Amino acid sequence: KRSRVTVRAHGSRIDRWARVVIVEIEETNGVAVLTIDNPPVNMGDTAMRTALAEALDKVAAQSGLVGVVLASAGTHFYAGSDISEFDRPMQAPQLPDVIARIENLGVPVVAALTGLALGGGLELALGCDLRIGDPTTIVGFPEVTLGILPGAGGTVRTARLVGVPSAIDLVGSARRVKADEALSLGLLDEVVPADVLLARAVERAATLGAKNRLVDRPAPVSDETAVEAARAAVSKRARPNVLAAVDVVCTGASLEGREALRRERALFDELRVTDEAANLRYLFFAKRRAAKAVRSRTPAPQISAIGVAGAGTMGAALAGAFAARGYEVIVFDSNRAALDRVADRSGITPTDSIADLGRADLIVDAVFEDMDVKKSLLREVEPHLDDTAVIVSNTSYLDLNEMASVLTVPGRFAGLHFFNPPDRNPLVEIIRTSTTDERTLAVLSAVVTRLGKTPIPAGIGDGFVANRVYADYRMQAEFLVEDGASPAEVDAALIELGFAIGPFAVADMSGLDIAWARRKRLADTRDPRQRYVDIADRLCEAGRLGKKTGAGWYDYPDGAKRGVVDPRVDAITEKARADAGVTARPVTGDEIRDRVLASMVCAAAGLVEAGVAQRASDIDVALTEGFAFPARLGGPVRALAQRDRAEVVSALEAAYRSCPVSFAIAEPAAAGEIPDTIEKILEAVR
Ligand code: 3H9
Repeated sequence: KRSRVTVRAHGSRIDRWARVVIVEIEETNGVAVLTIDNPPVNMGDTAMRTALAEALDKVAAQSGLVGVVLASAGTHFYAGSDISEFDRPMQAPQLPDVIARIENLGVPVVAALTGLALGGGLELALGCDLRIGDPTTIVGFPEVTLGILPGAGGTVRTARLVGVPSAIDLVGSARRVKADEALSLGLLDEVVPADVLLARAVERAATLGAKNRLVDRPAPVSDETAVEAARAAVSKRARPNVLAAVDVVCTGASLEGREALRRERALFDELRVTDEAANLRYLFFAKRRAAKAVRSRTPAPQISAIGVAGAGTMGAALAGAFAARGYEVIVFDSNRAALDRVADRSGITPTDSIADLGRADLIVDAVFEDMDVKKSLLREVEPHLDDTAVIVSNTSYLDLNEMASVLTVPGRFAGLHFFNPPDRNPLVEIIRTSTTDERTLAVLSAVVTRLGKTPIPAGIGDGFVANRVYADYRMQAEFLVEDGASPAEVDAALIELGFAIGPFAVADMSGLDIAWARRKRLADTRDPRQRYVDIADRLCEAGRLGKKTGAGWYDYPDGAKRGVVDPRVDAITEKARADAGVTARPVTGDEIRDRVLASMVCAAAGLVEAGVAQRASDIDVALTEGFAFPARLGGPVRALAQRDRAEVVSALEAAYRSCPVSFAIAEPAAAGEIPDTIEKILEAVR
């Protein structure tokens, strides 16, 4: 017997896409199979919950059933609740009500899990009486990364099924667990080949006989040391919602099941409406919008071999990142000694013959950051390449249009800008030149997806998007020091904003010499009206090049990990202020945060205005992913957009006054107005 429940909910994402959610019910030999079909990822929105609840009600009214199977059409069982619904009051039926229907059915329910069962998807499965997966099954609770915690019994049922220590780890770490591990933990009861998953689930549903409600079980007694170890492992530098989630796991385990569910839900409802959770949801969708913007309609050709030109620190790290994702990597450098960096790595072939790059489908230029060096590489490599090969440059600042001009086929060329360290930093800018063709973009988007990176589209402009905004952040930090703040005060104020480390400690870690060399190179072209703080130059001249020389903005006595304040830096700073005619004044933490934030937003507005950035939310993605701007604030633009009008005006005015030439875009703030270009981007991210 077959029937189906079809639901179309007004105002939902589904409705916007003119799609319906279907739960197909097929009954064979007393087992009803409910198949959820809500493409693309079987997301749990109101329409899906309604369809599922109706299907369960239908099944409950049916006589002669011995069991039920909950299965899914498509790749994933259920990728979690629709995050966009969390911004509004939650609509009935809510997930706990659907799960209660499963638990209250008179017959056992078996979950047949394929692909992802995340968040609410795993909670739904835990409401069933048995869980069978296939080798593609992946389970996990991503909720804490969204500023919330599982809200449909995830903490309660997991602790009862696998014990408190494992539940703390799963809920607190948000890690995704593959089928094998899920089986050994006990989250899955069986893992079977995908082609027999449904048949096996039906067989078990037909013979199970009894219900196995996790919520009614006591949690297994756990070893206190293991609980404390699990707690310590996820609590380090954890956000308050993670700590709260861990507490809920622990207390819920000793409460009566229904009471534990009530407590969990109450906290979920509280966390869901916090600014932090809203900002993390904003970033979730911002990342997907950015990824969509770089996706090409042209199908991506297969890329198997990647050639990296240049075996410097960046080239070697990039080669490692490509090899780790299964690409065959050829690294070219004319300097044989440099090739030693990659010599022993598996999947990487070093060569000092440029002709060997001819085997690659994609060439990544990571040679020295100099226009002539890059142009000669492009000229030399192109004749060796197949017509279909794509070339990208990882330049941070150079003009990609000028580079493209030396190629015979400029359409095959674009910018692909990685951030340090490229094996761990998720951000990548995909930069289109005036000649880049669609096929090239399709290749880049596919490669970036395979690398698991977060792409943003960028246009050509000095420093593209992320470095450009970061440069103004850094510049403002130095203005603040010249005005009277100490580097330690600036770092502390920004740590209070949510950065893990302040800009001066970061500068010491990366070394002050590269930026110094760049400043010297650009000295002749600098706008003389531009405020120029020369404290960093003075530090470099004194041999203080950062941590590697034992001293920079801070001192690092005897190889100390963290810098200590050094009176010699105060003396250098005071001399620099005197020479610049600046009288030091006290600067508050609020002023530091306001000016830094407003400077970044001024840069962002300029980039959107110039078309170098496509949208303000891309800049928030860039800064949170690439430069560890606190994600809980949603990014610099979103953070300022959430302040009230008077605060925005005063922050912009302070940035403007710090250097009218650099922040001219904010000039209207001096007369109490928010400039239109800035108002536009603030509005776009609210
Ligand atoms: C939860 O479950 C809380 C419970 O405890 C609550 C109980 C009460 N919501 O990423 P993609 C959209 S919290 C809304 O491009 P992929 C996505 O925006 C949730 N939309 O594909 C995109 O739409 P569009 C726990 C979602 O293959 C389309 O689907 N779950 C959601 O690269 C395709 O997505 C999670 O945190 C969602 N949950 O990656 C999982 N998921 O085409 C979040 C997807 O209009 N999701 N969309 O741009 C993911 O991690 C990835 O989307 C996934 C697929 C890995 C599933």
